[in-house]
Amino acid sequence: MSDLHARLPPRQVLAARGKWPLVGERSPRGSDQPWTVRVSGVCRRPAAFGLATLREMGIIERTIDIHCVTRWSRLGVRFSGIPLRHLLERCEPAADARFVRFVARSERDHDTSLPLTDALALDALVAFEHEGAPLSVEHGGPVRLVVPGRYFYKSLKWLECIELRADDRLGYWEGSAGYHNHADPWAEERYVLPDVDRAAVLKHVQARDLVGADFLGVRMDDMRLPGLRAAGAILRDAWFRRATLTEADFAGANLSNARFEGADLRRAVLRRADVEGACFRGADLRGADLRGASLFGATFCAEAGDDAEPWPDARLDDTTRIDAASLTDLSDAQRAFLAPLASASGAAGE
Ligand SMILES: Nc1nc2c(c(=O)[nH]1)N[C@H]1C(S)=C(S)[C@@H](COP(=O)(O)O)O[C@H]1N2
Ligand SMILES: [Mo]
Repeated sequence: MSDLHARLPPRQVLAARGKWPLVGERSPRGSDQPWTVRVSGVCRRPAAFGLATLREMGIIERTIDIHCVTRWSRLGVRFSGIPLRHLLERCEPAADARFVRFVARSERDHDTSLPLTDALALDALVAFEHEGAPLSVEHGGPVRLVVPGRYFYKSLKWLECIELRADDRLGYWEGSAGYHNHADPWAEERYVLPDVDRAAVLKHVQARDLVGADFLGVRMDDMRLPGLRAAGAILRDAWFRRATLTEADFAGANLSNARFEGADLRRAVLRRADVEGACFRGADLRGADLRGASLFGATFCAEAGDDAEPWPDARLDDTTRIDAASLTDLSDAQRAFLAPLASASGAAGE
């Protein structure tokens, strides 16, 4: 166990055994064309490779730890595929190739990028198999990238194009959601420094109305916001530590990675909210409604090895409403903490 915890980067929690959460796009773009992986850009031999040709470059198996930015981790996952290095060597990157961009065969041409030196040093894998079986389509099959040592958003699903570039180009999550471009989980590089319009935030806060807001990383520690209206608001990485949020309405809001340590959330509505990676330690959740909320990576009590954080366990009782079904998304420690409660409210029915 202690060995496992030494392998968990800061503020990550182990996904429940056997659970592999689905994140982002669910399927590739439909196409009749056979799958090829194309390498283009600043290289001497641009080329397109069919899947069989790729496999002939030599399949290897590697055991990799996965760390999602929404705080769940899976340790020791077996993938097989070919080293990205071998594929790139075939194409002879030019001297000015400093970045490598990956593009998916997906509806939004999902993309991400890495410095070329990182892609090589981290030993990124072009993977076909997971735990000995072909990758399922929703997890990126037939071929995805797996980048050890970076948050999992650098591991592109449905890899179709690899572009060698002299300059970088921010990927989909990095450009549109503020995800950190370097993405080192050991340095907790989850988001870039929040770039929020303080005047706009202040206006919303004074009116206690965040409906329609889309703010990354707002800091609302210690604020008094009883009855806050925030249904549907996008508040990823918001900090509400010790804030007063009694009867706040966060129905359907995106609160992924939000920090509610010590917050007063009595009778707050978090129905169908995305609270993946959110921390509720020390929060008062009596009378709060979390039914239908997405809870991957969320924490309510300490995880083993978490001693650095001084917060007590969240306060919940039989007036806290939470679906028994969503508990399966939690780590073992969190599930054990919440289970007695969920069965009680489950019995009370919808
Ligand atoms: N094409 C594509 N690749 C993607 C994403 C996406 O939305 N589209 N999401 C990324 C994110 S944020 C994560 S955490 C992982 C999730 O992979 P999984 O669904 O297999 O767990 O894929 C990454 N690669
Ligand atoms: Mo992610």
